[in-house]
Amino acid sequence: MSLPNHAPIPELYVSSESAQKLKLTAGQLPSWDLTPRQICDLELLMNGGFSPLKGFLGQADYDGVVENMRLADGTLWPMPITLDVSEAFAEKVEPGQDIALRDQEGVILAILSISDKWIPNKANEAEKVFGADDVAHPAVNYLHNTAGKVYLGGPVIGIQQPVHYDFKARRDTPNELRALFRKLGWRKIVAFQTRNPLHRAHQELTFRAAREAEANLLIHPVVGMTKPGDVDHFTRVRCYEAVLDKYPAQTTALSLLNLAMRMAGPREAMWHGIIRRNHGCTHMIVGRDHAGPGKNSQGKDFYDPYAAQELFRKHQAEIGVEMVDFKHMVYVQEKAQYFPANEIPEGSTVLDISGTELRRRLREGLEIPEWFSFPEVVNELRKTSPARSKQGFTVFFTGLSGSGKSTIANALMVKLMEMGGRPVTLLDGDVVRKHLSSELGFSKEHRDLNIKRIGYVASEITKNGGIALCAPIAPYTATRRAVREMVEAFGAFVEVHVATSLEECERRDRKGLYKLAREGKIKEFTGISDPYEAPAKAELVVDTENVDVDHCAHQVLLKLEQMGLIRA
Ligand code: PPS
Repeated sequence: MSLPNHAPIPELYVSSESAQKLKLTAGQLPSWDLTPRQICDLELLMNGGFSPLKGFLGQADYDGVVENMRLADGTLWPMPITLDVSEAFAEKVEPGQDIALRDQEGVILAILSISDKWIPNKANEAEKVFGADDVAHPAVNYLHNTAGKVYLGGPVIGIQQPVHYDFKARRDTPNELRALFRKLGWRKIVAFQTRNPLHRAHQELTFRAAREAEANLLIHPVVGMTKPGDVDHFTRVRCYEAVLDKYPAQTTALSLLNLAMRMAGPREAMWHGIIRRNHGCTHMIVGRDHAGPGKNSQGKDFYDPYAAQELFRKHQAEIGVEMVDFKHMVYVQEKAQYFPANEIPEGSTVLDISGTELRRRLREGLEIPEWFSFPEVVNELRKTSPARSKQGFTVFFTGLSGSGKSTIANALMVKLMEMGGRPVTLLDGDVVRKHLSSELGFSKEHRDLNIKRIGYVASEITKNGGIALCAPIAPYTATRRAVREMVEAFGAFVEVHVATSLEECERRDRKGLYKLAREGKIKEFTGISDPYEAPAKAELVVDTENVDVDHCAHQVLLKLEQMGLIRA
């Protein structure tokens, strides 16, 4: 393995003088408003974190990366870094043209000189890069349901870094970290990639890994985009700062990485390695199921738990950092200390708490022992994850028109208000269409917008500790999932499928709409001339045929109680 190279790495920024001038001319160019994921990618392109990439991949590089993890010139690069745009925007621009890339406030960050414009085969990208065209994989879901249809590629000229207002002092570019290592005289550096809070076992394993490699340690957590449902990065960074104090002085540094993870397991591990090399590290800890996305739609793991380590080992020389095995550490009660799982003294009592058990204890406000975590970390986690019965949540009713969603939601609202404790807001389909979405119709695009607006409001209510009851038709699975992800960042999302059959809804025809739809007088009517995709994994399915409303609302209450969201 080569010695650390702390020499500066090439960045894509122009000098500040040229940046000022470019900014003026860029104002006249067609401009693309970057998505949060694209902002993360652009930052690492511009600051050299993705070196040797010089911009968003063109088609030949993209094909090479997708098919065999190599750029067109043969360089190892496992992850497609592409600029996806809408068809409407793509129609307005052509290869040979420059466009301005802006952040979400409209600030120009870079100029892209378009070299390629193409429509990717997303199913193929999903199969080859993520291992399966299965939307249970968060990045495949993103690819099909969030990313634009067209890709633009070409070199990027960096004008300015994306602005961060949070934890400024903890963010370092690759060159800043290289300079820091140079200054500290650190020659070997083990990077620890993480998207989770650290507990005692992590502190032990990272320190042990660094000691065994006779190296210093860089805790390098991802604060860009991680897996939906992860602990938010504000909480995590406060936890990391607390854990940093537990390492012997001068051994360990903490720096935040604004990466948008893809959860691509083996390919992602290699990508993480290259990024760490660029940040001046010589080693990286790769664990069991590194950057794993969880279960596929058949309930099986997407990747073999050791596939990431195998692929990394195979390409280690080209990646340019050495892999350090992640040792699973467990607590041995008699010795009151941590041991690697394969070095436990015979006959001893081993204690361990799984991630699921930890989440349960936090959710239910139960004790988290000191041998497991540091009190400061537990305090931080408790602040952002109060017991579920104190958090906000969303109940999302979905079902055909006339299925009884609003009636049950109204009954539930009254029952929750009777119990008191948290404010309750009802976002009924008809009410929302009057106040929030009055300009929208019933095309797929408009329905999606309508549901995402409801999701946004519900997620804000949930974040602020209230209860949101939503009752739209919400006929499309992907859109319901997007809302779930928005809400679950702040609290529980309880999907209730009001599964009244089409025949029964039509028989009731309380608003006379089914008759009009059958006569063709209302177009795109759900169940008649527009699809309803029934939820496959709703938290609760209620049947309203031959059951009174009060009973249905009560079933929902029982579910909420079972989930720990309310106390009877
Ligand atoms: S969606 O698909 O979730 O955006 O629909 P939603 O906002 O819940 O609005 C559904 C109510 O609008 C009336 N309506 C229609 N429904 C379905 N398809 C078509 N084309 C349509 N046109 C009008 C209908 O009264 C729905 O109310 P509910 O309460 O569901 O019966």
